[in-house]
Amino acid sequence: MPAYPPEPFRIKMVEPLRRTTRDERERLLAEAGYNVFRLRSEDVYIDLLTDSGTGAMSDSQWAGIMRGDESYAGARSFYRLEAAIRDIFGFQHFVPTHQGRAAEHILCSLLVKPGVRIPNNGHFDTTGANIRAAGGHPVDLGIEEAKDPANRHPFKGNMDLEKLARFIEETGPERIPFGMMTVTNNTAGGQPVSMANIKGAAAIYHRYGIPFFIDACRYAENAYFIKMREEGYADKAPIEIAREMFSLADGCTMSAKKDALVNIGGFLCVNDDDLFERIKQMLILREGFPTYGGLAGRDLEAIAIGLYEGLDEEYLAYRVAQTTYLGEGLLAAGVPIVEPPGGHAVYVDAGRFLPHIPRDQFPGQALVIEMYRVGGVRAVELGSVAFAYPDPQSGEMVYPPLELVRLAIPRRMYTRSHLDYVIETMAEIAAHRDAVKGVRITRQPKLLRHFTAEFAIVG
Ligand code: P71
Repeated sequence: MPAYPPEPFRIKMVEPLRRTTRDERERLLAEAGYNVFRLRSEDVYIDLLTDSGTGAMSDSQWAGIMRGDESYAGARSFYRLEAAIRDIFGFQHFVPTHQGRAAEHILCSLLVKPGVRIPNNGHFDTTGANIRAAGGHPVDLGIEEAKDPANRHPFKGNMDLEKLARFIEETGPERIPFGMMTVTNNTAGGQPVSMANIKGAAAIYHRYGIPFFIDACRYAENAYFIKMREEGYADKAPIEIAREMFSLADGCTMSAKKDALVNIGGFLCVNDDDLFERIKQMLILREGFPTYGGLAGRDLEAIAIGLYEGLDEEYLAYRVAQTTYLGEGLLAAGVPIVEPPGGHAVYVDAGRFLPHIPRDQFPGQALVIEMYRVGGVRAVELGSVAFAYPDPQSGEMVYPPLELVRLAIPRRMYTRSHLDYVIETMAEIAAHRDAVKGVRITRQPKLLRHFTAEFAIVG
């Protein structure tokens, strides 16, 4: 298995982990309606539910928390964040938001009208849901290679540019108020997008006069992949690559809970002056005054510092190597994954791992349950529970390309021995995988059902 560089930090504060017994976990699962979102975190041993807001902040960030300026208007911390965002992202305007989906909500509530369509290489579920909630239709136009889990395409998160051009021709640009690109492409397996592809998408959008927004959550990991894999970028620093990426777009939505290394926060950037005025009005209505946008001053301070730490090359090398280690370790243990391993997470191909479970019995959810039952490890289903939906016209279920389970690695939190434990847990499941049972849904809400749905074991 590949090793990875020692953590480029040492540990100054610790948080104890509690181990539970298998009997306890069996009871806790039943009480949670077999939905691991409903477990208490203290009952989870290794928590790979998400890399969002779960990472460890640095001593500099904690010092920044103490320096936070909590003034309602014009806080020093706002201007510090503004300087960082201008330096890295380069857009004309920005507003803080409490997290990424708030930025999406503001953008969608202003630009999405009933019947419009929003293309993306891969919408994340919150983005898709915000578009639908405003009456629009999210459309994913990722490359075909992404549908083959064994294909080691270096930029498997790319947009299919031919499909994009055809889509715009067929839909008509007047029905596309903006277009998107998500870096890295979380839905396709945390896979990166190449600079050439971002350039190509930007050129197509702009040819038709369509504003281009980047979903920037994991832009630093994407920049590092560009450095490692794309010709002409080996000698560039991640921050330079990031600047180039954003210079191609008209704005971005950002969940700072990922590559800005904070526990809460986000922002929305735009170049357009008029749109910015409308964003500010909506922000005041929904989030807060434009110099804090629903966050505390200390949060703005921590984001400003975290943005730079997240671009540090040694950190990124360790970060990506950690994911690679987990991914290759799972493969070696006989667990099929989306190859190559992504930036923030490893995606297990549950459909292939548990082929005896049909899609309408949710193999991904079955595996998530088994991981908790066997090892107290919490992961998230990103298959049909999260993404299948009834076609608005025919009412028939539209299934996502793959039944995936994501093991997301929180930033700067777990060590190699934690990852080894996860690999051992998965190897144990591999040894009895034929006995893992499917599930059915017993309760579900209309939107984003994976957060709160309840399940029962089938058979
Ligand atoms: C992730 C999350 C957070 C999450 C979402 C659903 C289930 C579990 C955890 C959030 C994203 C994202 C992308 C590409 C926008 C958001 C929303 N991801 N775009 O992956 O990945 O950001 O959570 O700050 O509102 O676990 P937000």
